[in-house]
Amino acid sequence: MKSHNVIHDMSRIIEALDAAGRLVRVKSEVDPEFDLAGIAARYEGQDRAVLFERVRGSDIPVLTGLYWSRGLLGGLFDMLEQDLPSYVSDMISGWQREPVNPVVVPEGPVTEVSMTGSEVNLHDLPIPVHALEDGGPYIDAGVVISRDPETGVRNASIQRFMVAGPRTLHVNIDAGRHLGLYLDKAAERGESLPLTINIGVGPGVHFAAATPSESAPADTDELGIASAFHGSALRLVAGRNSDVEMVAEAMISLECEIVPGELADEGPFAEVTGYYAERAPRPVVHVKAIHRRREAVFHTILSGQEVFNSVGLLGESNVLSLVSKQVPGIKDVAFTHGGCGFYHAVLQMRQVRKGWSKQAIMATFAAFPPLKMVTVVDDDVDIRNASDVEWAMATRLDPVNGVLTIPAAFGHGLNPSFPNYVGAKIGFDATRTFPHEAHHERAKYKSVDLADFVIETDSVTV
Ligand SMILES: Cc1cc2nc3c(=O)[nH]c(=O)nc-3n(C[C@H](O)[C@H](O)[C@H](O)COP(=O)(O)O)c2cc1C
Ligand SMILES: [Mn+2]
Repeated sequence: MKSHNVIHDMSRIIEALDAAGRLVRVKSEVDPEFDLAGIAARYEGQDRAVLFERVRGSDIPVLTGLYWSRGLLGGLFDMLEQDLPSYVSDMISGWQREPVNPVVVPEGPVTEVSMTGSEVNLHDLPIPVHALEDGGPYIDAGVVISRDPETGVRNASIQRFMVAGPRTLHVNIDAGRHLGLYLDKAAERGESLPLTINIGVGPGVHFAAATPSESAPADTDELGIASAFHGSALRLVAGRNSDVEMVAEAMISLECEIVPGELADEGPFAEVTGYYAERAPRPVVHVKAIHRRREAVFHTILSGQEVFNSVGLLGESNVLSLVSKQVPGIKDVAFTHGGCGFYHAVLQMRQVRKGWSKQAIMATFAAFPPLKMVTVVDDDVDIRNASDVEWAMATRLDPVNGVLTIPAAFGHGLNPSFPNYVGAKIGFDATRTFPHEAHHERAKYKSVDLADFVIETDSVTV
């Protein structure tokens, strides 16, 4: 798929997927409550996304699955899936060195149709109810743009929003998020906080929003990361209700406002952890306007493997670039699927000095706070193969000296082993002793080219 030039526009992404045979089209009318996610779940992890062409109660189709396979995502960027973390990391460092800030334009595809005031009705959008116990329909793939009430610096993030009425959403803002910081600042100033929710954006904007704060601190305009992926300045449309812009090429954009202190129950929601996030009082969001393309497509994410490749991929890229600066010999990193995509990092290194595998564990925890487990292996281990990693643990880990436990550390609130964001973390040093000893040398066979031999398999001569 040659698609570098399509990633800024979801309608072109859909065309490219279709042309490459990577799009499943659901033609029957589908109920957005449960059925849509139920069908999507059957395709989860495959190299194909799913387009629901007819969704009950709305004229807008729904796309899901854009992030649930590295193969699919790699294809979209025209590269091998194992090259994605270093590619993403290069894009982010490029932005850090030489940011290309977004440009603001008066109109864009997203402002083709606008509804304001009492015309605003979230029920006109095909917002799905995903899992059986979810508290309502959820917008879970919208990119939030907001501005620091003091400095005016823009922030991009992704938050889940539960539909609570035709013009009302309830939002989940995790501890430490810049949106929460801005909300606190707005509260101190006695102001409300304007924001836009941009739905149906490409991976450039999505990755910019998912870039962790360790790489994109609060005083930087992280939307510039999207410009790096696009190879040109991201286009934003000036806000109609506030000074917060919308993504010009988004499918749908909601102009909203949060009044500090106004809370209402949000949840439960089936999360990437495989557990439901609990219902609790969280900020209320008032929707002031809905803008959309005439031919819009709603984008949703199925909690699960889709998050591995957004939060997870961005976490991997972040760890790779930060830890490489501090620890010599870092080769690669993979966040495992069993670790929900962002709780367990497997690090591959070529040891150059004794003791640095332990430094690598500490640096990795510091680079990405949601991690609960870090495993370090040598560069003769395939970090994307769980059996190979287990082999290193079974044969090289010293359980007395090679296990590092850190009690009562800050972690991820959605992880049930981190109640109130606090829990224990563990690092496994599964590298060989250094300097290396002969009995740790991996046995190898000669590397041969099968084409040099006449070989018969199942009576077929190759
Ligand atoms: C699909 C998806 C859903 C997410 N949902 C939430 C959420 O509900 N609440 C939240 O605080 N973070 C959520 N995140 C994580 C943040 O968007 C992410 O950590 C981001 O980098 C935060 O931006 P910030 O550093 O500017 O605060 C989600 C990420 C993805 C990719
Ligand atoms: Mn930020």
